[in-house]
Amino acid sequence: MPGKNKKILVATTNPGKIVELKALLEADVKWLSLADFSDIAEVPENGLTFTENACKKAIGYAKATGLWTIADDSGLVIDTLEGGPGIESARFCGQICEDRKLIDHKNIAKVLKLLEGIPTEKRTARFVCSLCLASPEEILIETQGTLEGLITEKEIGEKGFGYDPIFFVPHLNKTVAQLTTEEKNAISHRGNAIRKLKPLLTALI
Ligand code: ITT
Repeated sequence: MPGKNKKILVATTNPGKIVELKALLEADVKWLSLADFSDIAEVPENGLTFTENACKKAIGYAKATGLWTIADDSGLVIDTLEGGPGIESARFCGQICEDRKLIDHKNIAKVLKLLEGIPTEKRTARFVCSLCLASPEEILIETQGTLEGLITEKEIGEKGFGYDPIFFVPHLNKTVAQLTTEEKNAISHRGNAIRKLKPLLTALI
């Protein structure tokens, strides 16, 4: 059984996710990221659901490092695109490169093009986040969180990452890219998934 000061690996390459996860988890552990392991093989995200992918990543990196590992798989689910881009959210534009801002912009452009002419009431969508904590032997915790909203017709706001500038939250009358980190964490899919995971993690460590 782990004691205090346990090391936990946050298995993501997305800096936006790392900031949000560390800010919200606040557990008495030492956090490591994939940047702390130079030659670790990438675990493929070839599952069919967010949960399957989060669990594959968590158990894969836990086995590779010997550490308890938290992985996130998340994305944007748009009703009029029959759930797309879904698990393809990170590479919806068909490209992948180091420049995340550029890819985010291309992904957003593709969504806006596909939704051209679709009226506001049919632009319903949700962000979904699945989290998984695994040891090298087994899956320990799985949680999921969502955030409901509408896809805008253009980019609004500069904060956050990914699809935040086109995701409008009606009760706040703002896109997620107009929210501070604290405001986003309070309502977001990742925030909601982390809030479910936190007491379960605390009970384990
Ligand atoms: P890792 O696999 O290394 O964690 P990734 O960015 O490739 O990083 P995913 O496969 O989970 O992660 O893809 C999630 C994509 O969904 C992400 O790149 C964004 O485009 C989008 N996304 C997820 N959470 C988001 C958020 O909070 N705000 C905006 N877009 C988000």
